[in-house]
Amino acid sequence: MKSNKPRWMRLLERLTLVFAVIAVLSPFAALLLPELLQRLTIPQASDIVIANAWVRPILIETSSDGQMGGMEGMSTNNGVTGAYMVIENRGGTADRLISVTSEAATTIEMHQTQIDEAGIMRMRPQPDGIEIPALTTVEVKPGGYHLMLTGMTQSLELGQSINLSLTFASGGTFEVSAVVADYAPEE
Ligand SMILES: [Cu+2]
Repeated sequence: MKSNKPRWMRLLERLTLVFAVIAVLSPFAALLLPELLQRLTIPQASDIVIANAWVRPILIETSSDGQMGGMEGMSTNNGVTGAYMVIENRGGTADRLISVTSEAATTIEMHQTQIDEAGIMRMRPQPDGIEIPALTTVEVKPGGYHLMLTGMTQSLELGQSINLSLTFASGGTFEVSAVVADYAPEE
């Protein structure tokens, strides 16, 4: 079918159609693009999922001279206790737990228990933190990676819970409640 319209008019009609399509699609682009760009650049904090946090009980007493010390005859482990949890990285990029703090302890270090050549169990500090590879679940548990709490500011009794603040290399920070228990809580 041959059109009688001049060439410039047909061109104008086509341009109008193109702009109409762009106008219809642009709200969707505005909605989807930021989300898309975010996913492409930095790993999202939501890629990390932390579950089953627990900490071993510890008894601390303040003696008459104000010094913190272990309670006589109780299991105090020299004022040191361990915290454990399961950390899952659902993202496609490796992340790293780089720091843990709590109001319950002055210092929290990341350690790994390993058996050396002589068959002796040793705890090795992990100054670079704990790597959480992409699409992997890392168990922070007795006999493996663990969080070592020292300089306790309070006793931890069974059934209580404390807050742990975990910072990851990706920038994500998580507040986790760890229950005081002798064993890992049931999932
Ligand atoms: Cu340790």
